[in-house]
Amino acid sequence: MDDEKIVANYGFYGESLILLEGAITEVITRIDIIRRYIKIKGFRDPIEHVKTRIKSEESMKEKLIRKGLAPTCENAVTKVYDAAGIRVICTFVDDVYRIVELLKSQQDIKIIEEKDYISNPKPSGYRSFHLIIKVPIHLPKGIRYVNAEIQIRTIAMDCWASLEHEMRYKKDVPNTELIAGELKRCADEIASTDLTLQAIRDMIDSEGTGGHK
Ligand code: 0O2
Repeated sequence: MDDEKIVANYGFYGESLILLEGAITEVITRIDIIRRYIKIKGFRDPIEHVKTRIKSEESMKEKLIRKGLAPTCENAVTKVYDAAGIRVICTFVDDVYRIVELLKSQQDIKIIEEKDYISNPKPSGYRSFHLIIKVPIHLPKGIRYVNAEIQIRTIAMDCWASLEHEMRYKKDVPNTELIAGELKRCADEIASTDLTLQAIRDMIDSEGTGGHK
């Protein structure tokens, strides 16, 4: 995160910013170790890249108010789960589920909720797998479990979600219904392409190389 964003977020989150940054660092480290382990075994890296963010003050306050909660730092850190967000972008659909299982198998991470928007897409067409977690952070006074949200999806799903997110927050866009319909159509085409790419990957893997090399 750049210095400007840290200063802006400090205003709202105060010292809790350390917890949120700690949660993000903790998850990134675990993902990094998973990737290194897979690669050192000679297998293909299932992850394209990882993005992180701390939810902006404006967006967090809007969410808390929408949920009928006072827009305070305390509520942001304890009552909702996405103040600290990690997005894992995978190459293929199977990679998404593989990463989900590897994260779930980490015994000290508490899984609060799993949302499989790949098997059950949102009406908008949004597809992604969300893991809502509590991750342990070691502080001088002991361990504190910090809320975080991990979104895991393919490159294609991520591309779609970024574009749709941008449109959603753009003001005065004409033909919103038409655009929403077209985006939904794109989402379905992307889902179908993702499945075809996965099938091609499986065919290549089964032709003698013995796996994901
Ligand atoms: P940002 O900027 O990514 O933080 P809520 O968070 O209350 O709206 P809920 O039920 O708590 O909803 O969580 P949900 O819907 O499972 O996941 C919320 C997050 O998932 C959103 O966070 C988006 O990142 C993503 N998401 C969910 N639905 C859509 C969608 O239709 N389109 C896109 N592009 N993203 C979606 P934020 O806070 O909206 O945004």
